[in-house]
Amino acid sequence: MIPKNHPRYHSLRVRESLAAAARSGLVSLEGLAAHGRGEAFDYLIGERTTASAAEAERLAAQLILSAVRPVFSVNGNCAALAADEIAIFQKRTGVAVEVNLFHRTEERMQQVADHLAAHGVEVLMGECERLVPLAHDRGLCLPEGIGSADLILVALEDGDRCEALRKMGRVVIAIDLNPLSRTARLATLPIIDELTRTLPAITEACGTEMAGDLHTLAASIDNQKFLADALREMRERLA
Ligand code: PTJ
Repeated sequence: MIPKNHPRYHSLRVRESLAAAARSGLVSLEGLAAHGRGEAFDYLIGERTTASAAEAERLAAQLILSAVRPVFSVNGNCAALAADEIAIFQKRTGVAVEVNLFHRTEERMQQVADHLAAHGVEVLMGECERLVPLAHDRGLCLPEGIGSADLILVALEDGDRCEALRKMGRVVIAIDLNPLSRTARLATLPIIDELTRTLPAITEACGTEMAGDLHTLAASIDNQKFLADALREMRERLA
């Protein structure tokens, strides 16, 4: 039992719920390590949305509104941390949601989809094919989902799929607290912010931002700027 007045109450509650999700199989054991890495980077950035991340979140809204087939690729950690936020985000943006797992079993795919559906998310389901050239199971996706998406939102994952998707000409938005990660470095637009802060911010920005031409907008984004901003914020806090 975590006392409500504990200074790290929120963080401990999140850990507790992720540990329970790992026990049920929704989150992989490796996902707990990934969460710990995220916590460390969130500490460094001050557990808040920086002005630079807020700018990236507004840009993300513009990109999503401009896309014809935007897809949010959701893994076990995302589902466990943010199923409610994903449902609201989907309702506001109309984005398709597809489950894509690194530690993939058919049982876990169904478990993550069921968890999302129980929180009101409409999940794309069907026969996956290896449409992204990767040796591991993240290459498996739906032809009518990630397979034909013009924009893919990825969160909390390693960089090889992001790289492969970029090589396929897709616009990739990555939510990742680690500005040094390959995913953040290779994405069209890195959002260096925590997942449950990011999704409501993009959802809100979708009410005010305007659509444009997806690829023109994507080409105008300076990925390096957002990485450098985040590293500067972290350095300043360390100093
Ligand atoms: O559910 P599965 O089987 O697909 O497994 C997914 C895991 C988590 C195992 C997989 O994607 C993974 O190994 O991820 P990585 O390579 O550890 O990358 C996760 C990244 O997300 C790290 O750079 C973390 O800093 C970052 N991160 C962790 N938690 C958060 C986060 N970024 C934003 N918000 C968070 N809550």
